Amino acid sequence: MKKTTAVLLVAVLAIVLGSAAVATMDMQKDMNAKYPTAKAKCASCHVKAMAKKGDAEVNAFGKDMMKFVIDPKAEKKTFDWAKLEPLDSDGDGKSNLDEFKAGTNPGVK
Ligand SMILES: [Ca+2]
Repeated sequence: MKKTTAVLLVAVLAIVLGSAAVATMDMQKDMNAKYPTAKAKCASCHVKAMAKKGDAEVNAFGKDMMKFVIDPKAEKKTFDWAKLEPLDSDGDGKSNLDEFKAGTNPGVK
């Protein structure tokens, strides 16, 4: 019985951790669909490239993205890109849109 409980717990953890990673991958896909030149990757929004659950600290651009979530209760997050584009999240003098076009990271100077 204990072994069954352990297996079940591992399965539940895998689903929970996996769904967080899938959510992030969906955001990345959406960003790349809208801005193909941005070449969005994990480090576009996160401090660590391969962020794990509980260690998914976001950079300045990731923080700005969270300010412009259209429906915070929606399972799949969408963002108000029109409000994100003119910002200079990382403070390097280039707008997020200019960084998307140039393929540079909008969250790191
Ligand atoms: Ca910038």
